[in-house]
Amino acid sequence: MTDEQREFFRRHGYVVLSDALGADEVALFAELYDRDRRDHPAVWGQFGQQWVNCDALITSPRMDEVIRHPKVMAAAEALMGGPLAFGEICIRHMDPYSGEPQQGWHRDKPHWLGHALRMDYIQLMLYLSDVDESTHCFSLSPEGADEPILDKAMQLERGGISDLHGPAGTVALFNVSVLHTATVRRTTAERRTIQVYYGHGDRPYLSNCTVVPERLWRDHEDAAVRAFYGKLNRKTRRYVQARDAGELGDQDLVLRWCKRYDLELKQANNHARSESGDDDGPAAGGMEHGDMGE
Ligand SMILES: O=C(O)CCC(=O)C(=O)O
Repeated sequence: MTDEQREFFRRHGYVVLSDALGADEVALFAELYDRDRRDHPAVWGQFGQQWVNCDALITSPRMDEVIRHPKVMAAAEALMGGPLAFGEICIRHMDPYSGEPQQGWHRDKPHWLGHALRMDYIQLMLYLSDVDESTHCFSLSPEGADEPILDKAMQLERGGISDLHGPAGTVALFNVSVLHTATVRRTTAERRTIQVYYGHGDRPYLSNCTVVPERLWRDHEDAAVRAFYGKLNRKTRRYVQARDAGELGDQDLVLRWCKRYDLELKQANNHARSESGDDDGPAAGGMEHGDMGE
């Protein structure tokens, strides 16, 4: 991470890491993504105009290589200012679209004012398709770390909108507290992305979206990897309970369990977040990411 990149992030709340990935890595990650969609369609759920799979560490174990990509991790760690904790992976697909353009501006989490960049969680946005004015894209309203925090309308007026366009392999990092949206356009192109959220090693976990398998948080030979993945969210703890209870015999059962959790338990939990004695609390008063606004 160069001084210029760090300064850009401080002034805008995001940065594009040019050439972070080699062509071979982009090809590998695209292949993992395509195989995941082909082999595990049942795990992908619809979320507005997107299809998402947040259990990609189970369906495609090599997604760990995206999450812990050395250049991405180094940049995210430099911006966060200390050791990272894995938060969530969400691989997303957007189909060609002929309806009305859409945006849903939101902040995933409140700013953390105790941090130099007032950042509690940082997100990696990795494009695996070419993205330009004629396709869906990620958009953000730039916000400097020393500017007043404004409501949605005022922020859009002050900061305007930056649309992230770039070829497959484009990597951006942004503060999830900065106002952002998927921009849904009329397009004949699909958009493929891998999105990864990182938190601070000593702060609450982000969300209950991704199960972290035991091979990473318990059995990995590297203590630093175990620590990185070791902030177990409620979904992972439930998964471990189900495993201990003998409910997760084979991969098929595992996938069905994940799907059922997302469809039933998470919805229920969202309405009654505090389960007594069970939770050290997700960040921001128990909200899932992405529910801070519209
Ligand atoms: O998929 C996108 O472009 C936007 C993602 C988003 O809004 C989010 O991660 O909260």
